[in-house]
Amino acid sequence: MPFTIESARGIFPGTLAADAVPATVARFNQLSAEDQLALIWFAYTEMGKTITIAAPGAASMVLAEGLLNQIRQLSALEQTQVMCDLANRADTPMCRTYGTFSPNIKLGFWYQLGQWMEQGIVAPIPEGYKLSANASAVLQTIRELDAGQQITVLRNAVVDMGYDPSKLAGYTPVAEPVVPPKSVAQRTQVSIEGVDNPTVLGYINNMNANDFDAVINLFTEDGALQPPFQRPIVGKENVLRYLREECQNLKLMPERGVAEPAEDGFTQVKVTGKVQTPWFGAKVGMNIAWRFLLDPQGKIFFVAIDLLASPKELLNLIR
Ligand code: 45D
Repeated sequence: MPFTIESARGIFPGTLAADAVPATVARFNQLSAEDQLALIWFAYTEMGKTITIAAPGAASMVLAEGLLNQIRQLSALEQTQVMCDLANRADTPMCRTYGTFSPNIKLGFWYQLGQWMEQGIVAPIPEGYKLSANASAVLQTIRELDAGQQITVLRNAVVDMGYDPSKLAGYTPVAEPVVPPKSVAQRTQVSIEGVDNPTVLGYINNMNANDFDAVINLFTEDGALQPPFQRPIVGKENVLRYLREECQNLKLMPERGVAEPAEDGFTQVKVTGKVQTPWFGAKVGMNIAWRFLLDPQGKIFFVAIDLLASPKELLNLIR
């Protein structure tokens, strides 16, 4: 039977993803808005003692500026209300605006609010705020995750906030400008122990160069990319939009892998290694697996990116 996207998702079934991440986010989403905001504040300040976030680039902050300045001008009580509305995904004009932001713009928005909360420009979490028992338990779970999983929980919590834009009739997504790809002289070439497949190497090297046009050329017309804990994004056009909006300036550092023939002349390749996000740079290395399914022409029919359950999984290359 020929591969479908659905069956491709099942290659290398022994791969152990960090299921604690979606489980924790689901528990987080059950909490009251006040608890959510206080919990993130505590998690963020605790993490901030060991790993600091890089300030977002000016070009992306400009896009959140309108909403930020509106909030800055409100009374403390109104500011708290806006933040609760965001956590509640309420249908308000501000929550609609936030909903149109790409994940990086949402993160930059909260980064700025966090700074303003510290400086007393925006209403802080009330001093002595006591988390509910459930919220304390979620915070404790977050403390016990590894750093890569912690930042993924934070990111997903932020991305889920605001009004769900899929409920809007139509809207213009607000995303960072696309940076030009790195010049040939600045490019790096990875090597992967056990894998010399040119498509896989080309994928990694072009991602690291922000050369998304070259990356997308490696895909089949109906090819798909499945980000961690998400449904596959299907079709070249959709994948390219995703790459431009969410994948700039990542650092992919594959270490080892395995390639083997699959049915119908396809090839399956699993690679493990580390990925850094520009938000944390070398301070957080996420443990990642790429599971590629290449068609007989060597094009990417499917690739899944998994956040791994533990560093031990970096060595798990069995089928
Ligand atoms: O509510 O090959 C306050 C793909 C309190 C592409 C706050 C990939 C109140 C293909 C503190 C103010 C992308 C899939 C909030 C590879 C409050 C591919 C603020 C993988 C919210 C490899 C909180 C890429 C703040 C990966 C400011 C895995 C929180 C990328 C900030 C992963 C949190 C990137 C930040 C991750 C989190 C980035 C900045 C997980 C960033 C996380």
